[in-house]
Amino acid sequence: MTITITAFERSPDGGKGLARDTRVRWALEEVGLPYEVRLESFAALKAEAHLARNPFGQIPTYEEGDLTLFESGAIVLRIAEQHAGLLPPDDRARSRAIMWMFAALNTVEPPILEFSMARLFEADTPWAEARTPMLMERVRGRLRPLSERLSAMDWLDGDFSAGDLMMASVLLRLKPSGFLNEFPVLAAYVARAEQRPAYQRAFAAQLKVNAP
Ligand code: GTB
Repeated sequence: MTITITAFERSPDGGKGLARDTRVRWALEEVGLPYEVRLESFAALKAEAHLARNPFGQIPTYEEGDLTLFESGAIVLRIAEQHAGLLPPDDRARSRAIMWMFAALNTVEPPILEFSMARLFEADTPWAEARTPMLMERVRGRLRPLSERLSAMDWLDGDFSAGDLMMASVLLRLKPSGFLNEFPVLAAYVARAEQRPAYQRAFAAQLKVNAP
């Protein structure tokens, strides 16, 4: 069955792979599934056809036959549950991998998002100087325990899983700021993830669109 995802016609990051279609492409590559991409302009995201796929008018979306999904977490989980390679066979280990996906999206991504949004859109505001240290400390509050967890292992819980895919995707957002270098264990974790052939294929595919 053909799988179609949506991505930006032109990502604002110019091909750094930070838009959330990259994590979906990565999951598809990890399990070896071919996919097609429907490229959307910002205007098209708010038009009826796309709103039928995602009422919030965002990418990525995922279509597989008559199933349409939005939310990168739900999409990666669908791919991981339907195909071998991203979730361990053991029932408890599987639940832990899913727990790490949620931790990435609900606990680690929000302060990172707030920090990167402030960096992008608030740098010239009168409050930027006062607010930035607080935002950085909130990010550190998540990175410290994560770094401790990963200090003695390559991946979060045994073999690479959808939990690592999501956590590394979230941490990658910090790369342009250099923030990750404060945490060498996490910088090494992200580098390990980036070296995976599936990530490299996903990254190259989005780059081809955004920096042809
Ligand atoms: N919770 C949703 C998910 O996980 O799928 C969030 C989806 C989302 O934020 N989509 C963004 C979008 O469609 C693109 S990824 N935005 C358009 C809109 O809302 O109108 C966020 C993103 C965009 C650009 C960069 N960048 O250039 O660095 C990084 C991340």
